Amino acid sequence: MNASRRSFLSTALLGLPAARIFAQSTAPATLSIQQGETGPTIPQDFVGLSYEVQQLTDPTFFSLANHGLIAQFRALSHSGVLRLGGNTSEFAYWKPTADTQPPSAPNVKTVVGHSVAQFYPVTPQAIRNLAAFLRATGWTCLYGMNLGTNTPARAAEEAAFVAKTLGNRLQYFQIGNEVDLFDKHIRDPKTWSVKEYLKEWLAIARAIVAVVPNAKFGIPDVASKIDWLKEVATLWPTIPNPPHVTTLSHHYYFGGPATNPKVNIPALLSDKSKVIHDAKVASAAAAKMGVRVRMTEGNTCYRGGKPGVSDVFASALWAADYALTLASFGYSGVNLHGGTGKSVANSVGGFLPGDIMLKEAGISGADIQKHPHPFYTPIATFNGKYVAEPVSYGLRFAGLFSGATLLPVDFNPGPVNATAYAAKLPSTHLSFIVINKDATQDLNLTLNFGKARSGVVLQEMLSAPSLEAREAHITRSPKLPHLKDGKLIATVPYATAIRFTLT
Ligand code: BDP
Repeated sequence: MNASRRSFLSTALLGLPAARIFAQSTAPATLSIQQGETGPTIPQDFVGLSYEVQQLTDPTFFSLANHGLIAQFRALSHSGVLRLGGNTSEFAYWKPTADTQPPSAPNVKTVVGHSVAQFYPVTPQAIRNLAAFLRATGWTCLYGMNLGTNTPARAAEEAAFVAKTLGNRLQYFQIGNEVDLFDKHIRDPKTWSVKEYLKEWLAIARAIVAVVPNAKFGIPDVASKIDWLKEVATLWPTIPNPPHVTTLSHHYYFGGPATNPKVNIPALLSDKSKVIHDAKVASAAAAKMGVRVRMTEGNTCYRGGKPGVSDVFASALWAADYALTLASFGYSGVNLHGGTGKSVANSVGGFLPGDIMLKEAGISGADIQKHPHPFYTPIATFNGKYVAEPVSYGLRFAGLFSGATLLPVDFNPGPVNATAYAAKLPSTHLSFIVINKDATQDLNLTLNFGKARSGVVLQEMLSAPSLEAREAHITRSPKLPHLKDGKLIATVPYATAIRFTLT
């Protein structure tokens, strides 16, 4: 008996629905638009990346001279959002002159998974180069500042320079990264709370507003305690003359660290429970406050990602589905975290658990270097060249809906693990994205564009040889025949995503 037959039998014994067992014989799936309803419009700058502030310690990284990185940013989006933050932002300091001293941080605990207490100087040159980099890419910036070891005076001086230098490339300031975890390493766990955070945040934000009167902010940038957003929204009306907050923000990692067996491809591609729970809470809190909501830092697996999960094609399908799920809750954008191996290692205690995992599996130095570092990074560096990783293709694919207005769908994939989204594009064309996350089953689909519609359908496909492949491609297929009665019959092969656009 082969393994799949054996698992079919054990599923049957568990009493799971027969549909799963006889998947191949199910009726074709159907996809159509719900009449009379419109969902959110996805902003043009929905797609984003997140980098450690540590990257600024090398002013040539985000600079006009870094052609390879500029090209990768532009390929991902012509109007994306670069978010700077991460654990290293709590140890970054403004260094306007050569003799500026780093802050002191007597109460910082060294905790696995957090930044070691090493300080990262940010110089005027790094900010000038960042401005040129942003102009060359067409991107804007969410600029993360230190809350953990900063002073209002130092923050104000930095913010004034950043605001003046980045100009309209600056969307807002974020002060503090993953403040819901400050009690673990940088604040007294007995007293740390949302109220305490807001008090500290206000001291810095007001100092910034005093020198940058039109400054905008995103808060609270939590790691995972989504209820902080609720509490911030409740407390907000009690703040007299509040600074101009435009965005509520949070992070999301599917799981972690690399050594956690629960971080695996089947789980990554099926379990969206926290994503949906967080999106509901976050979008409700943002609506209450009258601001936008954004997922400003996230990826598949925290502490630098997991080889074989974060750096393979499964992560592309995950990213596409994850980004479009958040879009359907009205999110203003998604920033996937990455950068250089060193910056992320610095942010999580000096090493990446994924490297230890590979060594323990008997994989040697040169073979370890075939993986991107960090493992989840959307843009990796190999021998000095920047390479777009599978996860970035997923985000780019979701970005095909930038500027589009989502339309709720009726979708019944039957036993296939697939999701679907529909949108009216800025060009007014009707478009569907279908993501077949199933490892084995094709999705035989009848797409209903609506009776009165005719035209040809353009197909763009996100694919790779398998979920485990270290590659991803976005290709355009030849146009499909005309619709019959507004309908099109198409197959979305397992482990692929297709966008169908009626032109
Ligand atoms: C977040 C941190 C970031 C880390 C990332 C990770 O903000 O600095 O690089 O997780 O653990 O908690 O990979």
